[in-house]
Amino acid sequence: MGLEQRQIIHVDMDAFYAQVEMRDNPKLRTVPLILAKDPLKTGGRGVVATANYLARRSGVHSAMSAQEAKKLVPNAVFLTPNFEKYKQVSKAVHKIFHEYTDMIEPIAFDEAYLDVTSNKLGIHNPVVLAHRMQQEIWAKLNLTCSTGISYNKFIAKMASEYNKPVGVTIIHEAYAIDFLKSQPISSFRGIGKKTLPQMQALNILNGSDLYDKSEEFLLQHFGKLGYNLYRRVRGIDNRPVEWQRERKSIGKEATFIPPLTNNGQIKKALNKLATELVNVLQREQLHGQTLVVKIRDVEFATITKRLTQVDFYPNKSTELVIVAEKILATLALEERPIRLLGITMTGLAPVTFENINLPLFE
Ligand code: DCP
Ligand code: MG
Repeated sequence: MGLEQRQIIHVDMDAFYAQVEMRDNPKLRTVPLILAKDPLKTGGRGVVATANYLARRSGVHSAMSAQEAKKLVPNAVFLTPNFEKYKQVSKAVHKIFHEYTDMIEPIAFDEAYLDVTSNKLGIHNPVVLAHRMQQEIWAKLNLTCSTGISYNKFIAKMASEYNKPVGVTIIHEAYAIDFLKSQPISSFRGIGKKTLPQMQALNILNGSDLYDKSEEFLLQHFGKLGYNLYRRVRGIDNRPVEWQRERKSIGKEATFIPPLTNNGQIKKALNKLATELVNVLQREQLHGQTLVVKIRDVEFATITKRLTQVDFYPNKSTELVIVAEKILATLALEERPIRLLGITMTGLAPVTFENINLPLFE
């Protein structure tokens, strides 16, 4: 690295939704708390958004079915997430971030990258900065977070997870590769439910195993992900903190009179909406990581659901229709005719050379 080595802090709130609810209701602090609709009231549907540490100790985790969680912890308190509240908290946290730097890339409500290479306080030691930020968030909002500090985003993110809760972890460049090698493969961002078993089947259990694989091998087995991981495990990640990324979204919706009554009609409608959406995205030279589907039935029951992926969605209507159908399939819809359909792309970024999907692997 050159003289101007970047200093990036990744901030991640601890057990976010659960912590906010425990903050606001002391009774919840001493019980296992699960953020999900009570499976008794949904007939067993629903997934866990998060859980407090007490519930996690029994094996409860994000994305598991609420029913399964209830089996693990029968006496847990179930609470329906209050997104509006978390959004407000997120705003307050960001207000604090802005005292340090404006170079902030939000990843989710509770997670952001900050480029503090040159910051508003003129503090050169990023550990001092991160610690100060954590203390301020605690003092003003009564919430804890963990921070990871490094010269690139990938390692900063891994570092924030390394010592949770209330951790500050700095990984200097000289130790980066040792650190990466020592980490379990599941902690590499981009390796999820689908890829983890594939990695394990190839005996890649940690960073060290990953490091030992050739670029060709990783490309062959994992395509673009493999291409990236080959570099990440070598401490290479030049992606900038995209702080100027516009957070707006682009969406298309339509009302149907008479309402839609079968899958064929729905598919046709989605096709039209996706084509319109792609036209605008292409005109604006944008692509997005989150697709939102909105559906309203004749009783005016409205559901929106989003699906975020690590890579940008291709600006191709056929692809987006497949994703939209996938989202629809996960919704527990009443069997009523559909009055309105909408699809929206958010998490937008300009289409640039760096973030375009490599055509080689499509
Ligand atoms: N979330 C969700 N569904 C998931 C994962 C997360 O709804 N599958 C929500 C609930 C979390 C919040 O997003 O509180 C932040 O996600 P994190 O992965 O950062 O998890 P937590 O903040 O809850 O826990 P941790 O302390 O591990 O960061
Ligand atoms: Mg978190």
